[in-house]
Amino acid sequence: PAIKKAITEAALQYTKPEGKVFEYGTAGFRMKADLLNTVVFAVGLLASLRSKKLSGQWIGVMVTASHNPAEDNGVKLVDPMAEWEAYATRLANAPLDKIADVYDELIKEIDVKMTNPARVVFARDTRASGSRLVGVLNAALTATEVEFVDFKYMTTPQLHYVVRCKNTLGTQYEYGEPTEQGYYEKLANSFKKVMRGVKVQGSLTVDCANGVGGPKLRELMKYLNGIDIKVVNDDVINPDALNFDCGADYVKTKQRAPPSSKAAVLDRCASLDGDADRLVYYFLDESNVFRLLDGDRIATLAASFIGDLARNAGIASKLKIGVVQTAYANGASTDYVEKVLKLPIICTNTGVKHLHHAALRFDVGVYFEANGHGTVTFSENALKVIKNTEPQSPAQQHALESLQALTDLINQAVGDALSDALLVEAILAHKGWSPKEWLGTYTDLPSRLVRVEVNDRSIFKAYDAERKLESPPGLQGTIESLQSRYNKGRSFARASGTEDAVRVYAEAASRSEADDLATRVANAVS
Ligand code: NG1
Ligand code: ZN
Repeated sequence: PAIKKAITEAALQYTKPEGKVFEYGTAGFRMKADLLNTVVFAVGLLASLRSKKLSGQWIGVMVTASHNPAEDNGVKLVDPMAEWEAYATRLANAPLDKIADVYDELIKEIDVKMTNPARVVFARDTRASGSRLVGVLNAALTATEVEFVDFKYMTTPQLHYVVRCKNTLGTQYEYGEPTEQGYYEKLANSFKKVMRGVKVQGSLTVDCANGVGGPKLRELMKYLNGIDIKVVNDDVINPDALNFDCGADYVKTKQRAPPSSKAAVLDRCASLDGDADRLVYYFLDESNVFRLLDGDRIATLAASFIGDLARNAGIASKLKIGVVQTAYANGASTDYVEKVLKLPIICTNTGVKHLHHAALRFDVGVYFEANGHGTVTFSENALKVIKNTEPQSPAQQHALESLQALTDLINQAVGDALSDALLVEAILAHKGWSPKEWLGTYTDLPSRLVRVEVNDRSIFKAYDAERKLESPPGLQGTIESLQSRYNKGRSFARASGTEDAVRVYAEAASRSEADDLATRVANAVS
């Protein structure tokens, strides 16, 4: 009752935007920042319930809108489950004078033991609205008597790291020191080990989207040796600069370097997004043509390297290595994984949580969305085999040690642009490759992604990992007959989970065919 009163009192400080229905989507709640107060309050309440339900496990709350424009913001729980997304939606839509009642209902429904402790950690990206929203979160956590730690500015993957560390502390799965410094030390130490005997050629220029990745990368660099990183687009002072004409989403969707780029031919460049969980690489080839190395490329590079190491370590037969993609993966990358790397592939629905989940079915699960969000997971079996195998030769020992170091270098909690960049740099150094050799592994099919505004996107119901539509009736047949007219044609349409639109993807043997197919399918959709 005291808590109920405190919740109501705290909640009534805020105003719920009228007529707005909130929904916890693929990326949590995300919208114009001035609409978010009551939503963040609701997420604070939910985080406290979730922690109690898990007997006081640490729950992470991240305030960010990732690659969205500067005036947006968002809030997401670190690893929520499907039913909890529905609870979040319910709390966020509750009238403020009733929110304590909904909280009470949930306690009964979820069967939460209220005498359990509740522990929450939170952080935010560099958006101007972040400090206000963190204040709201603070109010919700204070009202519900939660023990909490404010990690101030962090990348989304850093917060995931801290949560994992805190929850494994003192267990056999201890993940690391639950501090920002611990994160840097873990990455830097493992990078050093992976790099034993090899050298990074040239420098890497990292476009930080003018977001939180900038200062954090600069901090990480203080711990790193043997790598020359040039940081660009790291202006976190001008609030409008965030994700503007730069960043991973800009580069991937526009298929061009940020206009500010001064890169020379064959220079390695990379871009992060606003909360540093996405990474894409690119370079200018000898003809000054922009070449993108996206998430599919990072996945194939990592899978091929880990496969080689496993063979060299003599443990290939003991590790089931696999790749997880979505329908947006370029068909040429899928072909390359199956025919050249000879590895199994799982295709899942869009959204990292689906990919992550599928990756756990392998001993080594390499998952990336084409847009650059991804990582590698290692099963308990994999960790054991890598740790306990007796090397029969110096070469085997070296491979085993490299694999061991990789399990520390890779942020297994979530896709992490900083960790992924070090992974790519290490692999290129081992292979002695410039971006040109990396690009040369296969040739991307020309592709086109189109956003189509429709009256009601909810009628677009997909199946088969979103590669086909069961509704509206007849549309799937139309798409199939269109794509069959093009050499290597492949196209699909699905409702976006983050925007009010339908996305149409098409690829084909030539640029003009891919564009043509995309246009025709888009017309069929609208
Ligand atoms: P939607 O809007 O559901 O297509 C987009 C991205 C996803 C994922 C989420 C979350 C594409 C085609 N879709 O999802 O990959 O990153 O946002 O941020 O890139
Ligand atoms: Zn992001």
